[in-house]
Amino acid sequence: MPAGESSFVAGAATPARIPHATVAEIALAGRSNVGKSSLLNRLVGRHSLARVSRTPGRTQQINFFAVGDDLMLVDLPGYGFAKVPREVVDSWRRLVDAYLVGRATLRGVVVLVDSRRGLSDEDRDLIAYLGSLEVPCCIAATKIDKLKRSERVAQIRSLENELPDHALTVCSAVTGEGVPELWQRIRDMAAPLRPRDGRRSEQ
Ligand SMILES: Nc1nc2c(ncn2[C@@H]2O[C@H](COP(=O)(O)OP(=O)(O)O)[C@@H](O)[C@H]2O)c(=O)[nH]1
Ligand SMILES: [Mg+2]
Repeated sequence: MPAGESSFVAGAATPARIPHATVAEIALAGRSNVGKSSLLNRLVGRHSLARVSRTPGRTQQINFFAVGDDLMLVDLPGYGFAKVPREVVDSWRRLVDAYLVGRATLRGVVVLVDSRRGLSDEDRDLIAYLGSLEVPCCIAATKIDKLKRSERVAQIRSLENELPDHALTVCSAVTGEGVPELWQRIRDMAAPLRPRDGRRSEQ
């Protein structure tokens, strides 16, 4: 669970408006309508900190939310919305790229995937891109409450098969399932062991 109060810090629609880096950041990314704002609200225990929209594709800025005094959750604009014009997609890419490549305080990304839909090509591209940048990432399968037991097992298995090297957390912003587990992953990514700490000393 979050330690301390959460608050909206800033929204950046262009790279120049990205706020000065201060504390460890964990970004959330995924297709528009995947449930990112809902999960963010659930994570911080507030109903409407991040706006929940029924009209996908609206958030074209990066939103920064402070959690306590040592963590920032960063809401990246959703992708994969067919009706967004080409210029918007291009400016989204420039913005997100500027953030992902240049952010010294970025410790990891949670990639949200709709449990019913599974991975899209854009999700795969993003995960591969994060790998190439050496940004740690984990997967959150959202809206799990919408699946029947049998569908649930099949979808989880298929995500695990496709991404065997990524931690998967199954979540619902409606029931709260998986939220404590996702917090643990966020905390783990935000405070990584330095490479040496985890190893036995070599002689
Ligand atoms: N059943 C269910 N619906 C959800 C869940 N998360 C989000 N939704 C719904 O999915 C739609 C999109 O959610 P939103 O958080 O705005 O998605 P975003 O575009 O990724 O930020 C809204 O109608 C939400 O109420 C969930 O865990 N379960
Ligand atoms: Mg949203």
